[in-house]
Amino acid sequence: MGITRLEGIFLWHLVCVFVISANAVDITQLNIWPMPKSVSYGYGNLHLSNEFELRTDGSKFADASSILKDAFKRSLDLLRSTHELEFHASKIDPSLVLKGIHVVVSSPSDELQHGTDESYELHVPAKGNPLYARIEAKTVYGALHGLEVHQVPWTIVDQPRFSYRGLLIDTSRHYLPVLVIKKVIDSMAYAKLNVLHWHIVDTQSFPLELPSYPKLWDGAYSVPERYTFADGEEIVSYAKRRGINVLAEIDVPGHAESWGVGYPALWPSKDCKQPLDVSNEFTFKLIDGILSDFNKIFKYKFVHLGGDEVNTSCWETTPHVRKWLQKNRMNGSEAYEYFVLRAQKIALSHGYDIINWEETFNSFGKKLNPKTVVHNWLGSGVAQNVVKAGLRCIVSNQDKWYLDHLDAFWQGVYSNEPLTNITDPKEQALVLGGEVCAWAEHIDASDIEQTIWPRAAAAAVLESDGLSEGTVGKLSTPERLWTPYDKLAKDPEKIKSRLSYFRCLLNQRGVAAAPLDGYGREAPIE
Ligand code: CP6
Repeated sequence: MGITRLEGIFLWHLVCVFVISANAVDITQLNIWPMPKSVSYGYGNLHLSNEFELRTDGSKFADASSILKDAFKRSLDLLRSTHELEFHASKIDPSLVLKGIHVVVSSPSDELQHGTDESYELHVPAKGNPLYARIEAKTVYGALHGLEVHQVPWTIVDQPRFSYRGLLIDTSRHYLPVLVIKKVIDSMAYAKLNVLHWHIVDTQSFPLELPSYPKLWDGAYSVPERYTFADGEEIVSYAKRRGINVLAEIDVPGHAESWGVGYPALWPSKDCKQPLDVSNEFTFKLIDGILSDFNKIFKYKFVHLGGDEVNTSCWETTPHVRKWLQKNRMNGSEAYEYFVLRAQKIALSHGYDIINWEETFNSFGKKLNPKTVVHNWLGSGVAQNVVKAGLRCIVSNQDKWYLDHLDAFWQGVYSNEPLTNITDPKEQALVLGGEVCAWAEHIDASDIEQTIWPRAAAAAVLESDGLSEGTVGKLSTPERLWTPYDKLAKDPEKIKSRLSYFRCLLNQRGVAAAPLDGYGREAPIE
């Protein structure tokens, strides 16, 4: 059942701080999504002052403080646009009127990187006139998460379960306008996702301008369907100001045909346009140039080098490549390994850590650079083998977390557990997190939002709170409500009601999130 859209909006209008009796504690009525690691609340109902304000004393921290001030403006605009501030407090006990939130950030740095502290605490004092809540965070990015909390209980102590909480978008199969990408970034921040995996180029098109090789974007679908170098910088900066890193991908050598539109020498032959020509030094020179340009745009410490779905048969049937293979005593799969490892070395020389799709691990895992993060996508649960081998991994199970599969039900998204069969804490620590994927062969700007939402949120919750058995029991914060968490994880109706609520919130904020029984529905429409 869940709540309907109208009910959801109604709740949001009327109840900022919820009423739950302390002796009938039911955390499942708390509509915060994702559920914080620890939350405490009691009997009472707070109202928002019509002079509600967000304050910081961070003026000494120039950049971090400007990020915070922008975030204040966004939060207040959202509160205003949802009429949250139409309360008139005259008849209400002023000690129950929340005058604002005071945000305190302890680090002056606005550096955003993998592993940046994202923790925050939110406290509402028992009394105060005027009454101010307080958000405390080590970094401005933790404070941003605090500002996303859409109901205000007494105390939240929160930090993500995983440091990598990703969403893949694919701008090669269908171009996405910059404004649409920005909207996706806005919506990611609502669900506390923190990595935009930008699958920029593939077989079909090469939409990004790269100054070192100015003909690469000749492989775009059309002139307007391109991103300038400045667009790239703008997207990275827009994401950063919302606490989101951008992971850029070039998928070599197997998903790269469009590179050869501008530079046909990259194609082994007219009948063999990918994998890229392994026998040609120019191929690697060009990868070096791309990564040197990437360095100027993409500041995240990882770059994604792809490496999936490589079929080397046309290398072996192209005369000059076959000659090269024979000279170097390689067969096709050895040449694939040579290509991937050489691309890895180039990325390392530019200071990047590497992410590769799991086929690279499955084919020659022992030879991968130890800094490699293996990106799982085949359904076989390779993560447990990756961490046993001492490498890090990211999980994107194609059966559960592929959003363009309309039969990927939200229940399945929700139940995909990144630590399946990984019990050793040292191995668990090698799982950086997970990523939902919106591959774009069959979607574009017209339906990307409803394809992503609300199912991505079903992954976001699992990735950022401690719902899985095993982690729950190890946390020992006194406020922590163990049993209800357990119930929460096991009662689909209650999860559904909370997810419906979050989906309503997305709709209110202008995100076209689908109904829970829409995309990824339980049963096909007859
Ligand atoms: N494109 C690229 C894709 C896919 C992959 N890589 C893909 C393959 C199978 C499914 C979904 C997506 N479209 N470059 C695999 C990582 Cl089911």
